[in-house]
Amino acid sequence: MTPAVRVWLPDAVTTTAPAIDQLFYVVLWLTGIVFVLVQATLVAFLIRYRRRPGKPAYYTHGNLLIEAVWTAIPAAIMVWLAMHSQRVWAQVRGAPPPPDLQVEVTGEQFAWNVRYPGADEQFNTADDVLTINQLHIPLGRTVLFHLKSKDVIHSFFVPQFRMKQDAVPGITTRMWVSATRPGQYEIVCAELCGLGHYRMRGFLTIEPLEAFQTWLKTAANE
Ligand SMILES: [Cu+2]
Repeated sequence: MTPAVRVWLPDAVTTTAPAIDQLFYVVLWLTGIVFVLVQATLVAFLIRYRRRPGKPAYYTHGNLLIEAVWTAIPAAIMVWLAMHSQRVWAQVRGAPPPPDLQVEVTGEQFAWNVRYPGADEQFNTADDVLTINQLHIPLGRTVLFHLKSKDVIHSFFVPQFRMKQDAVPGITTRMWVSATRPGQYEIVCAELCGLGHYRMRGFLTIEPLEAFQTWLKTAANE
């Protein structure tokens, strides 16, 4: 079980989540190192150039070489980051691989409606399986979500997926995951959608394929 208060990142449970975390850590280290260097320089300059009796203030024009260097290095880092994050974006949100399962998730004030296509693999047919706030997916399979909204803008957020996607009325948004770790997680609505926004909460279960199929059969009979 996860502790009540986590101080660091939640578990990463999909094939693409580690790439997002890696990007996060790269940015954190880069900005962290620069932050420490800048603050240390500031303190050093405060001490070195403090007011001293008999030392008059003087004007400096700066140094073109140093300025060129401290502009060029961040520019190069930015370009590299943009290219690297573009690669991760293409992997996470580009064309999805052929799905093993498709699920329709529809936001509504204030619940997540989940629709499985059933044995015929077609939505909106008699054998569809409907649940409310209960989303189960099989471990290690590619799952393609069709995200929709009945009323206002909601946002489908599973921190462990490292994915947060708006569900917009009139638009079907597709996103895919392949889960790497079984467990139970929460689905949060991350877009203020009305008075009941705080209780718009779903439950995600990632389980082995057989357990998933058993659950789906039970859900179909309810
Ligand atoms: Cu909502």
